[in-house]
Amino acid sequence: MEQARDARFPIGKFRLEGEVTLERRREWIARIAAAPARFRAAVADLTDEQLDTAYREGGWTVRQLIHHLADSHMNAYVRVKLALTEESPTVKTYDEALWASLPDSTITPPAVSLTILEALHARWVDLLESLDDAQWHRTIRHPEWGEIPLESVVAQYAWHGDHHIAHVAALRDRMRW
Ligand code: NI
Repeated sequence: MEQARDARFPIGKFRLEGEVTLERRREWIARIAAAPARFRAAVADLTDEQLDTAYREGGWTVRQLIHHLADSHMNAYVRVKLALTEESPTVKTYDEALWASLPDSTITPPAVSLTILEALHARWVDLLESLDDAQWHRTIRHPEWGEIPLESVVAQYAWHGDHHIAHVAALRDRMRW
């Protein structure tokens, strides 16, 4: 049980504590900027069979992880834009497990979502770098988690990219790929 939990959260669960400084915001943006290239490097040279290997027992395959990251970050990007243009908009959730089971997550080559991530994060980073203090404090309303400031959303997605990159790294380590 303990081991399974560790495999799911190789860099720990997301937590945002303490004061949010300018430096921390810059660090989150830098992590979001770096994530597509880091993910591309993490899956480099994997065969189709390796891509279709679950990162842990009962978990997603490497292929599904890549497509999940694109699905998740496309939703996140839309949430950021909604937060910047509407008053605390209620965001739409989605069933990420079912999304990951659809064919565009189970058969599409990873290169497709790596390209999406590279383009998407380029726009996302441009947008985030432009935010002033008031914009960082704008909020979305999440149906389950309530009202969340943009800075917390951004921190969470900086963590999210690293979280899934760590899944692939741990698998390659364990399998000696
Ligand atoms: Ni995820």
